[in-house]
Amino acid sequence: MAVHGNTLSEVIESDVDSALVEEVRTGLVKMPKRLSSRFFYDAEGSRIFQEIMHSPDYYLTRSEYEILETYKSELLHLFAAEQRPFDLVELGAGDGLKTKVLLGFFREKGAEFAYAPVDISADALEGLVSDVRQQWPDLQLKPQHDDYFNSLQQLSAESDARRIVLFLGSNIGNFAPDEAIDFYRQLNDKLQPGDIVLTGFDLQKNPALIHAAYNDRDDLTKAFNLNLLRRINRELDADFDLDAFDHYETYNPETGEARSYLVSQKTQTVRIQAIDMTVPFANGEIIHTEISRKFTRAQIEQLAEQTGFMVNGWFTDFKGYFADVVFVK
Ligand code: AVJ
Repeated sequence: MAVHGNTLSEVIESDVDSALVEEVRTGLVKMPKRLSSRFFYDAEGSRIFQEIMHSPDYYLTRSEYEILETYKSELLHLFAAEQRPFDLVELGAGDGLKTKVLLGFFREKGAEFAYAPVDISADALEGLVSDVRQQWPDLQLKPQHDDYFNSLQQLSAESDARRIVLFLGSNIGNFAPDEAIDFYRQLNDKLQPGDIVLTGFDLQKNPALIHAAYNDRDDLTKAFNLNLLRRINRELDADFDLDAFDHYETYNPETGEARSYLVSQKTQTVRIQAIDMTVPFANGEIIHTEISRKFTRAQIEQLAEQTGFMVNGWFTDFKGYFADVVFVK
């Protein structure tokens, strides 16, 4: 459990290896083969994702940064409306680049709040925590190294401060539609009336722009995707030949889903020593690794309605690419 005052090493203990084993065991015998994007974020993967966020093709981060910068004052007004301290719980905080805009502004305005970043990447969380400690030494910090679902347990456990849950960056896009509904229902369950969820949704737009964001000019997305195989090589003593796999990404404007694949460039057999597994690949066979879903306004409103929330704020960038949406329980 992540309690204020714990050292970071106490907070970050690793149980993800067994999850990776399970994923590889079950995912690579499926048809088609599958590995979840939640395993992208080892130290190297988190570093590559930071580069992606600075890519001229990956518009999402810039759009959301603009939204938070433009509407930070409106957001504080909404969060602090009940005149009581709040817990800012951030799911999938990553390097917190965008959130720091809010933290800085909220501090400046003397708001009373604690910051509870949650991330699946120990390395990203460690970087974020030491950054925030340095910038705002007396900000109360409750970091948690965990996945989204496990971190929900924590929500009902602690203080009676108002909860503001941040789920930024289009992280929600990684959920399949039914998983998203399930997740927001579970979230609703843990919250009190008046608590808030602020979600960053990437909106449906010209498919060419979305396609370009996941097929960037510097092949960062390719490196990000392939890094999953590098991780399996290292952690599970496997022999994936990274040059024998390619990155392929589709965007289907009918479903709003961008999908990432790794493609075997030849007939080959991969050995995963640590779990005594041998995996055959046909030439052209794929491993499906990620869904990045894009939303319409109607879908977002429906999600709120189906999961017990009211839409209480809708903020977009000036191009209308991205929306940060306030749900209130
Ligand atoms: C961090 C999940 C929001 O889906 O856009 C970036 C990850 N994948 N490029 C996304 C990602 C490929 C990103 N999220």
